[in-house]
Amino acid sequence: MIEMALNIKSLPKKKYVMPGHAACPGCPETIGFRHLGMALGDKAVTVIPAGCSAVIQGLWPKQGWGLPALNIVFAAGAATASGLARALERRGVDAHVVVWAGDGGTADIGLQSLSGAAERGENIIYVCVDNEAYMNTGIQRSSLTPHGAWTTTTHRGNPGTKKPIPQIVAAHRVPYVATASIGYPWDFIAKLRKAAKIRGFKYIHLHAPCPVGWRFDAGLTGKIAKLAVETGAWILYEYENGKLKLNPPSNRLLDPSKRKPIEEYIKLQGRFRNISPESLEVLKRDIDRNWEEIRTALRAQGDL
Ligand SMILES: Cc1ncc(C[n+]2csc(CCOP(=O)(O)OP(=O)(O)O)c2C)c(N)n1
Ligand code: SF4
Repeated sequence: MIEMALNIKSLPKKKYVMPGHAACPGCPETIGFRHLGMALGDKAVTVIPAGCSAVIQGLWPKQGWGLPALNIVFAAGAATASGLARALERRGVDAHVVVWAGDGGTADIGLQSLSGAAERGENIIYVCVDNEAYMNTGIQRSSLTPHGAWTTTTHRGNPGTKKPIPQIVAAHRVPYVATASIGYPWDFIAKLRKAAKIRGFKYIHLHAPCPVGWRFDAGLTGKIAKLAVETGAWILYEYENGKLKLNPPSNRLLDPSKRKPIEEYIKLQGRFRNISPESLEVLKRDIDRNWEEIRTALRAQGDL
């Protein structure tokens, strides 16, 4: 199991998220930041496009991030990281360049530079911190907002469904693509460390429930992140050189009867308070389709 490969003693003692930062209580992005620091330590150099993380990391006088960071325009995360990684390598600096971008900065406005860097095989790690909306500017819908969710631009519930970004990146035939969740720190840390050992373009899609935008109590961030996985709404997996593998606990959830009912996940979130029965069915169908695609891929590679 991926969790077993890590020892708590292997984590740095240094704290990479400082007290006094500008994030809301229960913020998933600061939790993810902590895990990034634990995984890569001082070798990480971050590139952070506009979004909540840029504010948490860099809003003077409340700087809260203990690693080098380059704040960059929305559309240029992966392009900037590409240049930075090449420059550091040319100078002989042993570093891991990590893009840390929101779902809006990744799936919408940053997609072009992400695709370009993936296609060129740039030696960077790209992390999409997916809180399923444009949170920093007031909870607007992104192409990673799930079906039926309220946002300030979808008052009657989002009519679309989540864009399959990990699969889109995997279609670039990059060496490593993985999903992760802030509710499963060992899995995320192990995936970051694995990505750091691979040369070329690596992509990790981090599910990050946001109490402000999803309308839940700030003390429930971890619980909701875990429920997303336990209900099958979020699936933990990795593609290594194109080969798909489900990670625990998702590897035990291929059978739908093993999953908790999706209602357990959505009933804790105000953004789904007014979801109609029809929209709930669409949401469930979308989740079923994700699992069906996983099953098809596993079958095609002879693993099912
Ligand atoms: C080109 C451009 N358009 C719009 C903005 C305004 N803006 C700043 S942060 C942000 C939201 C970012 O959302 P996301 O990438 O999902 O990250 P989050 O804030 O949710 O972490 C927007 C729209 C901008 N900075 N640049
Ligand atoms: S809006 Fe959400 S993601 Fe942004 S700082 Fe607040 S809790 Fe974190």
